[in-house]
Order: sequence, then C-alpha cells, then structure tokens
Amino acid sequence: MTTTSLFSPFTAGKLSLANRIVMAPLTRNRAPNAVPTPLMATYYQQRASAGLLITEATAISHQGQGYADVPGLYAPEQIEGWKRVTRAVHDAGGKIVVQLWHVGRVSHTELQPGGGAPVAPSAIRAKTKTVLIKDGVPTFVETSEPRALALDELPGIVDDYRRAALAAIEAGFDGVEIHAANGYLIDQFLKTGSNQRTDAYGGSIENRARLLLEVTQSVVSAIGGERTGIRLSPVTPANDALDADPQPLFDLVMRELAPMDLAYVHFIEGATGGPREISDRPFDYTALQTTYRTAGGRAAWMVNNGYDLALSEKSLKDGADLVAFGKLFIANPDLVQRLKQGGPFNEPDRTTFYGGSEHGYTDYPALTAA
Ligand code: 8OZ
Repeated sequence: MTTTSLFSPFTAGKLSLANRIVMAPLTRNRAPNAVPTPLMATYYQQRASAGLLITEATAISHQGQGYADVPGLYAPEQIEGWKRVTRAVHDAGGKIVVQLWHVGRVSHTELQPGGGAPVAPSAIRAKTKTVLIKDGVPTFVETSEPRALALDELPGIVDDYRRAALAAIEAGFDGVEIHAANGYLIDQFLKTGSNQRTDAYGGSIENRARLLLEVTQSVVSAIGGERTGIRLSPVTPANDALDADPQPLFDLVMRELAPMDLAYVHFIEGATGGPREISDRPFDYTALQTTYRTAGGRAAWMVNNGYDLALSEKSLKDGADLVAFGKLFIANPDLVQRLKQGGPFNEPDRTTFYGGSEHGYTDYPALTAA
C-alpha cells in the first residue's frame, strides 16, 4: 500500500519538488509599469519552502493586460525584473513557474495600447470589474466593451504565448503555467457564454477548444511539455464565465492535452475563491481525470480551492498529486511548516490583497524558530 503525504517529494515533468504544496497564482498589483520589483523578489523568496511557486498572472503582451500594476513578460526590463525573482527563489531552494496571461475582454481602454478596446472572441461585454489606480488608490471599475478578434489576429496571439514562454526560460523560471481559467481569453474562447463565433474558433467544442490547444502546442514546442502546466476552471462563474455544457467540453480538452506530456494540469474546483460545489453547475472531476488517464495523459494532477490539511490528504489518496493553496499563502510565508505542525495560521487581510506596499505583502510574520 502506498502512502501519500503533502510533505513528500514529487516530480512533475522537469520539476523536482520538495513537497506537494503549491503556492497558487495570486494577483497582488504591486508591479508599477508592469515591471517586477525587488519587493516582489522578497515576497516570493519568503514563500520558497513551497514545493512549487506559481507566480501571479503575468501579461504576455500589452494587449493581454487588464489590471493596473500587474506584471508583464514581454519587455526587456520585465525579464530583468523577473530574473531577480527567480534568483531569490532559487537561492532559497525553491522552484517557480510563471503564469502566462491574456485577459481578453476583462480589461479597460485605459490599460490597452493606444486606449483601444479590449479584445475578445465576440463583442460581448463581461459583467465583471477590473482595477485601475486613481490618484494612487486601487479602484474597481466596469470592464470596457470589447471588440471581436479577427481570424487573422489569432496567430499573433498564439505567438505572443510562445515568445513569453521563451522569455520565461530566459528569466530563469523552471517552467510556465498557461492561464486558461477564470474567464480570461482562453476560457472566453472555450465557453458558450462568451464565444459566439461562426468561424473555426466558435460553435463546436472542437472549435472552441482550438485556441487553447494551439497555444499549448506552441508553448510545448518552444520549451517542452515537461516544463509546461495549464490551469483550468470548468465551472467557475469568475469574470462572467459560463458554459452551457462543460463536461463534454473539458473531456475533449483533456483528451487532446493527453499526448502533449505536460508537467501538470491544474484545476480550480467550483467557484474561484468560493464554494467548491455550485448547485446549478455540477461537474465530475473524477470522471475528467479518468478521461485524461485513459487517453494516456501522465501529467501531475493539481487541485485547488479551499483546501486544508485533511481535505488535501483525502484528495492525494483519491488521485491528486499536488495541492495549490492561495489565501493561506498570502498570510503565511512559512505555510509548509505551519501545515506540518497543525498551525497556527495568520489571517489574510483582504484590504491589502490588491495594490499597496509591503504592508499585507511581505510583513506577515513567520513562526519564530523553536
Ligand atoms: C484577482 C484579481 C485580479 C485578477 C484570476 C488573475 O482570477 C486573476 C485575478 C484574481 O485568475
């Protein structure tokens, strides 16, 4: 009989991890002009005892940006800034991948190149908000009306992901995670609520999954599947995401991803940052995993959303390989140690999640060494 534990080492593709505890991607809006700062290096280094750190969502292009002060990975000064982060994490013995992000319609004209409209599969506005910084104060505003992407713009977007993946390796990352969740561009293409295209990228599930698969194949060709992960959220309502029939859609996605030999596949179960079960959006993750494994998929299975130690251990027994923790990692830089000894846990302060300084960022206390 095999025993699994959150604290045992694990290898996912090229990623040799000291434990199965992952720091989930967390948007913190502390990168003015989209350039990672030395303070960010401190923040990630403090959390380097996680088996794997996934960075906050990081724009692959200026067009892919949707919030004030989120970092990018498309300009030389951004790559230089990230080098400081990866060096700090590696010096502390940790592993770090960068989450590659295009927000699609979840943006605002003020954040777009030339003040243009955000782009989307279809010209349907998302009922959601984004963050602008007004007079130094983070302020929530409605997203702008998007324009539908022309067919001939899509190869350029796929190429932006490829170039960002290469930039990630140049910046010293151990790999990348493709952000295909939470109602951003790739998820907008996947789901019927945001995709009404009538070309090869809309309509059937094969067509709606096309952009996700092209992006993933392109990143895998550039840096290798063993350094590539992907994040999916089949039923989240985040950012106005909605699909009429997600189970067959994600079954197809997982069957197509199976031969790409990814390092890991990462699932937000239920509503992002909310309930794990949504009564009017049932979803069978176990069946999805069976589909993937039956199709020959060997990537590590990473789960996320509201996990504590007991639920993590149960999930590892039931077939998960890695567990990603979000809010707990914001407030507890030494979360691995705290989970190991059963607490105590600092409480996260929501008022400092998005934007601001070191307060609520790098000043959460670690346990003092006994
Ligand atoms: C919270 C605030 C802004 C962005 C996500 C990248 O939900 C995000 C995000 C979360 O994936």
